[in-house]
Amino acid sequence: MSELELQGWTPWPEDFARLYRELGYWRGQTLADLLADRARHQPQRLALVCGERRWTYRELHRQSLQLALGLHRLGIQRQDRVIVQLPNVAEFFTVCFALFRLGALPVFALPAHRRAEITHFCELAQAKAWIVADRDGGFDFRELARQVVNAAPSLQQVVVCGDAGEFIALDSLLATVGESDFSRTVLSGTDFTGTASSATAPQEDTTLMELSLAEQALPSGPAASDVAFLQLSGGSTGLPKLIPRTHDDYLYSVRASASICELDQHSVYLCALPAAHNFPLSSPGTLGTFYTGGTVVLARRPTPDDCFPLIAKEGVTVTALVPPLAMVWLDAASKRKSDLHSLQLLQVGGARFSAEAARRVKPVLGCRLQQVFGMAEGLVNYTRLDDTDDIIASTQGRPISPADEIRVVDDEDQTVLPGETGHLLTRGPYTIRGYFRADEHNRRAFTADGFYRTGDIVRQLPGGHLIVEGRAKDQINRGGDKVAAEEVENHLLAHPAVHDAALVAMPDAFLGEKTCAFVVTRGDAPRAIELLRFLQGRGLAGYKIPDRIEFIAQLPKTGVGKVNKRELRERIAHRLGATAE
Ligand code: AMP
Ligand code: DBH
Repeated sequence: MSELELQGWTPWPEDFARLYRELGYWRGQTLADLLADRARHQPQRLALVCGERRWTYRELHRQSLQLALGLHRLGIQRQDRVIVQLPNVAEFFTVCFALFRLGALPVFALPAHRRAEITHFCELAQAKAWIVADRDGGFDFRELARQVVNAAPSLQQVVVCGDAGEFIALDSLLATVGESDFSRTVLSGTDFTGTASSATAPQEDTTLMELSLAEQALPSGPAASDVAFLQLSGGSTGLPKLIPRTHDDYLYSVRASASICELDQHSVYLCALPAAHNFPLSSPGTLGTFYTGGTVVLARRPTPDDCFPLIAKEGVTVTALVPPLAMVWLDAASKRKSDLHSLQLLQVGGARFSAEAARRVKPVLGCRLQQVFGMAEGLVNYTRLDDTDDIIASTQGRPISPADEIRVVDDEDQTVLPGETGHLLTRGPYTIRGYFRADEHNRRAFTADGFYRTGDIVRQLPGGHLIVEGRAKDQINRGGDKVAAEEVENHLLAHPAVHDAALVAMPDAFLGEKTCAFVVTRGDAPRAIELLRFLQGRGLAGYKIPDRIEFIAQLPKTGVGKVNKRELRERIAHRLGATAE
């Protein structure tokens, strides 16, 4: 095995890989090629809008190459892991494409992640660098960085987008090529050149020469069969897992998704959800938009206040939301006059969207709805644009690919009768065969023949559409944010006065589910607020902090002695129902 080969991931078996190539799913293209192709074929088209800043495809490509060079000079090499934790800013994309070009692997952290998550990702991925914003949403990430560098020995560099303080400024890495050949002004300008006619010929020559010099100065890139990045799993175990996705497999899902959603170069995609999340990244999301040569518009917040004006101003045609946000948008649009006429398609996914809400989308927002049921591990289902209104409102879609294998099984892994409810297992050309460096967990999360156990309970209609009926995994889906119960329980158990703890879902009108922690204490019982502060102090992301704490004398057990979470869920649902009445 060569030194540059990544250890700790499970490739597809050779016969499957051969088949996926023969069928044309895996085409030997990398995610860096995607942008380079667009820059070649439609250099002057608008690729990206972030506030007042705009990038053509060529400009985006040029800055990504400059950054690749800067990161290379900083010592980032092929297969190195780099935590990328950025809000919805243009730099997210220049950073990702730069890393893709180098063959270094972004590890996609979310802006909500804090010390506990980041140090865990650093350790698990042995990350060499962390690229982070200075501040976001009132939080200072440089403060966090000061804590993390001490706790993560692998971390050699912290690169900050914005005011870097004692760390490395991202802007300083926009490397110049050929030293004195080009002036710094030309190289660092981010001005939008607009249409072909407004770009003067000498500038064009300079840019082309610069691109080729940058290419020459860079080492060779990755193979398409290499792992391109590590995506996050919502998880159901004590520690979050990382998902290795290859250029080949991811690009297939992006291409096929763009085709299903009928994206083209006139599409304008509003990225309202966190850009690093798998849904807005690939289903078809920002990458699907870049692939078809459309325009990506970044929203800093997913609220109607931020997004509605952007939709009107930029002529947004498609966007993706989680169900609670879709509800907020529906309410806002029905209450105030908003110009949303350009919007053609609203995708909703990440958690179950109710059929009633689904039926309001067309009359209220004036666009079509697409339900999306996906997972960062792979499989993505879409309702199709030409499905009946009934199918679109009442199902979570059908798989992208004819090669997606779907099995619905009972508790003994036996296939249930068609149309019956069971556990969803899946295998296919863009579904992973194992988590990154998680051998023991992989034995449980995958069948011996490589099917991923999604943990979702589904029913399949004769036309292939899936209806998500429930969940078998020990996870709470907080309006699209996934919380692994065991992870939070372990943090609670670290408190000296906590004897036992169980985290369960409780119903919530807005988020669908919220988290309730049942806690058994010993000695001097702490107050709920103290426990919440304790969890915050352990550096846990905000969405994982329990929404409610219930003290209990002991946790109810099942016949085999496991914690009876069903009873706890019923207990809290009953209590909430009683107070709501
Ligand atoms: P993750 O594995 O963290 O990427 O989260 C994926 C999980 O989110 C799926 O396995 C489902 O449990 C849930 N999910 C995603 N989309 C939907 C949807 N449209 N309806 C219901 N659950 C969903
Ligand atoms: O919830 C998800 O992880 C998800 C939802 C919709 C996803 O990964 C996707 C589409 O690609």
